[in-house]
Amino acid sequence: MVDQIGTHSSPLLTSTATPCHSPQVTIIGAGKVGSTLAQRIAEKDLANVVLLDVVEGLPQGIALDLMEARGMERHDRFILGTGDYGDTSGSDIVVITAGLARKPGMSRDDLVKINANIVADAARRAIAQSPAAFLIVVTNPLDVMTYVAWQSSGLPPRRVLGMAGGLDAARFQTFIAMELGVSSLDITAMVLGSHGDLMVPLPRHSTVNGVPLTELLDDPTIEQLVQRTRNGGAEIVALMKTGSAYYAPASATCMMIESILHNRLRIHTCAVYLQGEYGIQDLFLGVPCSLGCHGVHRVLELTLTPQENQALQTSAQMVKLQIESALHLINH
Ligand code: TXD
Repeated sequence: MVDQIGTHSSPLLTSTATPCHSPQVTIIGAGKVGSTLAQRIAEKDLANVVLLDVVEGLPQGIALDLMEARGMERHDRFILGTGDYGDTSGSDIVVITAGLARKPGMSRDDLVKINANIVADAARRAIAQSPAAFLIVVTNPLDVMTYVAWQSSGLPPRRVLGMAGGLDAARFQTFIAMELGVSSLDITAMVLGSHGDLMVPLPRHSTVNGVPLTELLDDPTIEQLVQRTRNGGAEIVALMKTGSAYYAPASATCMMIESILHNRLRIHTCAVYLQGEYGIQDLFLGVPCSLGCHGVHRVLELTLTPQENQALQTSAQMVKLQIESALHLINH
């Protein structure tokens, strides 16, 4: 027993000692976001990581590379690369980044169908190994894939989250900081709604050291920053040409993981299952919520102007249509 450890009569560790539990995060998809997230988690000393991919050798190679950096990065977290779901068992958190990028000739519906099947399969198989885990979905289209993963996992809704709002808010935060010439650390930015063109940045609820943005910048300038935020993912794709963003997406996912593992109850905008909040039912959509050891502890309901509320409802209606279409595509 653990309480016997250190007594004179018992060995230091006995066969009956309670096994030590180190937090473990499984990441499905060892691509750009998955591998960067693995690095962030290990180097922040948050958890051991299991990295899984269908490409043989890819997760194993990345894991070995990250293991070889441990001594220099001063941590002793384990990173395991695998193609076998059996290796993921007992995880505290499962993150799904697996998916395909759109290829020439592939319609948006084709992509949704392929990714929905990948995400549904990953959620089912990972949660079968780790039934007590939290599930964080990253794969696009985010709000739809989170719904699909939730349905397929069978988990209670407060254990399932989509990562997007934190990233969108971080982009808005960056553009505000660049415009004002101040530190990003002093800026709290708020972006609700779906991850995409219909996201709802909220300048009135975004502050610079507590001062609402609307008191510091004029409307046309704010509108430019809002548009750049909406276009944030596409701006990076246009620059990189061969891929999409992954450093900031990995950071935003890592913040959610840290809040859950350390029970921080920090407020993050995540895609969470709404059951009447903001007048929205039965879909995952980006709203601010506190995250802790039980997953979603509380959804914050902000007071919105009629215009802000209309934008959020439009965003919700679009996600609802996309979910219906994705479920139809999966089943046919
Ligand atoms: O804000 C957000 N939510 C996003 C979402 C921000 C950035 C990226 N966003 C989306 O995340 C992006 O549109 C993709 O749908 C995912 C992952 O992006 P990433 O840039 O990491 O894509 P990669 O590099 O193509 O990696 C995908 C990996 C790749 O290694 C595949 O081999 C693997 O997924 N893959 C699988 N792994 C396991 N199981 C299956 N079935 C599988 N299929 C593909």
